[in-house]
Amino acid sequence: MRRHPIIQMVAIGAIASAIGIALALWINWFPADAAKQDHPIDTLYDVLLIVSIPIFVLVLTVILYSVWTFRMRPGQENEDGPPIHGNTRLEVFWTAIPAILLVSLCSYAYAVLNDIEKKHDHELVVKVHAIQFAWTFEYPQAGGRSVVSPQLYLPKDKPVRFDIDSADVIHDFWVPAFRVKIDAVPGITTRLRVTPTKLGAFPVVCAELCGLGHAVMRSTAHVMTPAAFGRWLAQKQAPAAGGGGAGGGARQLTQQQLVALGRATFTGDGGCGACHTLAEAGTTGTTGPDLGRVLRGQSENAIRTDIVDPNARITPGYSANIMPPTFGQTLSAQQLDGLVAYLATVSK
Ligand code: HEC
Ligand SMILES: [Cu+2]
Repeated sequence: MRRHPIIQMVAIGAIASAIGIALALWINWFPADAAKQDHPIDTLYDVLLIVSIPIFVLVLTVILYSVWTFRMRPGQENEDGPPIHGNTRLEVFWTAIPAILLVSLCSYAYAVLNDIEKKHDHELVVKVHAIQFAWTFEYPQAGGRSVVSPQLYLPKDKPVRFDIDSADVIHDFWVPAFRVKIDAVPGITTRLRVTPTKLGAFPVVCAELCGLGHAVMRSTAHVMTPAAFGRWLAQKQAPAAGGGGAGGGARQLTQQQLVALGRATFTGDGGCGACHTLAEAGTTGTTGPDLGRVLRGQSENAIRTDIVDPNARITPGYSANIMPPTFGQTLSAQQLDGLVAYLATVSK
């Protein structure tokens, strides 16, 4: 049994490593593959797994084998092993191998980082503003104006540079389908580069515990065709719905259309349902009050103030600074009118 311990250990280790690597590569670790950055990152991850598993198995095999084979037997209570001291060959070996491994893997990881963060000409710049507990995406336009949105819209195959900042605490901007993420730090602007390659809607999350509403600090990244993105931008640039809404601007909506727009904003763009229960809208959030209950009998004006200036009046039993104070800027005037009209109908 103890004739060829090294051969036995190598055999056990090789089999266990093969099983471990097969299992690790079979598991689907990643969400949708939606950006140019994804492939090099996923490959790096696979390579790290393939290298780490045999090392993990080697250490465990040696430990388990030694614990079992060299266990104390009756009568050996006071025995000690042979007094071995120093083995230069072994020490050079176990210093050199890990050093070579680490330097190679670090160089590879550095090359991948360099590649995915490469600057491109004609990048689309999107400013990402984090605040407890909402994301605001700002698209700078000619003439110092900009378009803002609570949801992220991106054209497919166009390199994007995100400039990220925070108004309060540390947040972390992450679109798992794009793999990369970075902290949003008050006082500085951090940068992230992504080239979306797949049409669709992908979750945007906050990856840094930032307070009570952290879990609902979510949005959606919509990757669209460049033409659809151009239309979206043009529509956002059009003057907001004021009185008449001339020409290509927003039309005057009927009361019924306004209520429908409000309901859609509540469950969609505004993300209100993540925090608020409202039976009529079918939402079940519990971070904020059940609006079907607390809004009963309130005037449209009071509801509007609640939405654009949430800290002006705090619902009893709830805390200030949880509902984002940004809806006055990120939602269009028409969406706000819609929300007020909609909430006024359900509060009757
Ligand atoms: C991050 C969680 C969160 C989100 C998102 C959120 N709210 Fe709130 N909301 C709260 C909390 C918490 C309160 C209670 C504290 C306060 O009054 O500010 C509240 C209060 C309110 C109130 C006042 C209720 C009362 O007592 O009269 C209204 C109205 C309201 N929210 C509407 C909305 C609408 C509309 C949206 C979407 C545009 C929205 N909320 C999005 C958390 C949220
Ligand atoms: Cu956050």
